[in-house]
Amino acid sequence: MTWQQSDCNGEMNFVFFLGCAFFALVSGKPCDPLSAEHEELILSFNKKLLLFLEDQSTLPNPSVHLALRLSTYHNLGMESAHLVRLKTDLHNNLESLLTKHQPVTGLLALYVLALRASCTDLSSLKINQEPILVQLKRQMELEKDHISASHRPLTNYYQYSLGVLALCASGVRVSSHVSHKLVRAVEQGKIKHGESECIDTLAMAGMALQCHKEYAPAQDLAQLELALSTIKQKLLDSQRPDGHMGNEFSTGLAVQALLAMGSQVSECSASIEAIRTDIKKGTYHNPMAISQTLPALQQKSYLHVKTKECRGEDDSLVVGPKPTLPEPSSQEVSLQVEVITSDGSTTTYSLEVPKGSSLLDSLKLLQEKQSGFTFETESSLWGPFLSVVNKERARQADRSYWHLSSDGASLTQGIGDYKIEKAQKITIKKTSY
Ligand code: B12
Repeated sequence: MTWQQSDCNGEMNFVFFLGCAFFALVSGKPCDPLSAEHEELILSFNKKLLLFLEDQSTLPNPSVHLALRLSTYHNLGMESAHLVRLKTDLHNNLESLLTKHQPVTGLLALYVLALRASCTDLSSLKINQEPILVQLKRQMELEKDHISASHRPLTNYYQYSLGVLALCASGVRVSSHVSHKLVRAVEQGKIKHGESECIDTLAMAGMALQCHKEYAPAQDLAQLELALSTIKQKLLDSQRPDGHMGNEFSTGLAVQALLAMGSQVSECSASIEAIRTDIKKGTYHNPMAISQTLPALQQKSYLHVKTKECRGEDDSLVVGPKPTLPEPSSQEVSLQVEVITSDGSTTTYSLEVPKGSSLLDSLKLLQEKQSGFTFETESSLWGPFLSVVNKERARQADRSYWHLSSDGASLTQGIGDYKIEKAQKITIKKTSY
């Protein structure tokens, strides 16, 4: 279908119109420029994700794999090569994290979902000599016991939900004790990102509980239904006038969840439109953001993994051209970096950075200036996570992190993605949650 691969970005140019008319003629379906443009956006997202598969410098990303497998368009060769990397590199990484008793619930769950989406036989797959689903069940028990003892999971409710979802999508019934803890968290309003309600986590919990509903014993159903309708209402209430639910990076998950919970596509149309506008603006370049949004754009959710069959798949997808990196700007902007430690003491640093630099590069510049400012990062699926500032570490175990804001507004991106386009004050504040 050549008309889908044209370069048209919503403008009804003549070539596109001819293509559309031709399609209408051969397919017998009406020519719908809106849906043709929608397919273009989906393809552009798919191609971006394929480009990330080519990058061998980082660990293979199970979320990217999952999104590609749920897509209508495929490059089966590249997907199988990536699956091999998941089963070796990511697998080894998980084994080593488990040996060190590090909490891995979310990563393990995403790995299971990615494997399941590739129709891998999970019963034969072992991780540290144990079947992978048994390992995931054990992680969920640890998480559940941690909630009983400390009123919160070892990791967070987003990963807890991913765990429930991955087990359920693999045909494993999670214990009522495990699902009950998630239901309670929803009811008690414990689903937070820092201080505010976390739409991403509510969405993931919605998909997990919706999946679990099929297995739930009759006596749990009423409470489960109540939690699901609470989630649905909170997602709908989170919709901003511009259509986003939460922010740009949670809207895709929120749409996925609403569709999984039985909403009609028409109920999500404002949010899908907001996503389309974001894509055209170039908001999504982080592979995680793209991977969480692509299924929603195709009116699918992570729940589709459960029924995924890998037969008769399309194999037409090709890698797009590599994006050209913008030239470094010769123009400089003034940046202030304010660090507020846990005891409230504040230090402010000033520097000039090239306009358009990432916050990460700006912090490196500041560190190189021997200003006294130092920092360290940890790698994560979303990129570099700021973990140590001026030798003070913020960690999950202490329930603290370095919160980022610009001129008082909380950043919606991390240090790797946020760009300094104008003079501003970045505040890095040690925060408990
Ligand atoms: C839980 C969570 C947190 C927790 C993480 C600790 C915990 N309790 O486990 C806390 C509250 C600390 C947190 C902080 C931040 N978060 Co947060 N977080 C999430 C959430 C809900 C789940 C992440 C997760 O567990 N994933 C599952 C596991 C398997 O993946 P993982 O990559 O290994 O997980 C780790 C990283 O994701 C890391 N992490 C969490 N948030 C962020 C943000 C960035 C930019 C990076 C690089 C890493 C990172 O912590 C996870 C646990 O160790 C996601 C939602 C989502 N849609 O993904 C948002 C999300 C990733 N966070 C986001 C943001 C913006 C932030 C902050 C930058 C907010 C701020 N203004 O300070 C900070 C990070 C600052 C820093 N120091 O670098 C955005 C990222 C969007 C983007 N385009 O980059 C998301 C998508 C939420 C949203 N819709 O806005 N976050």
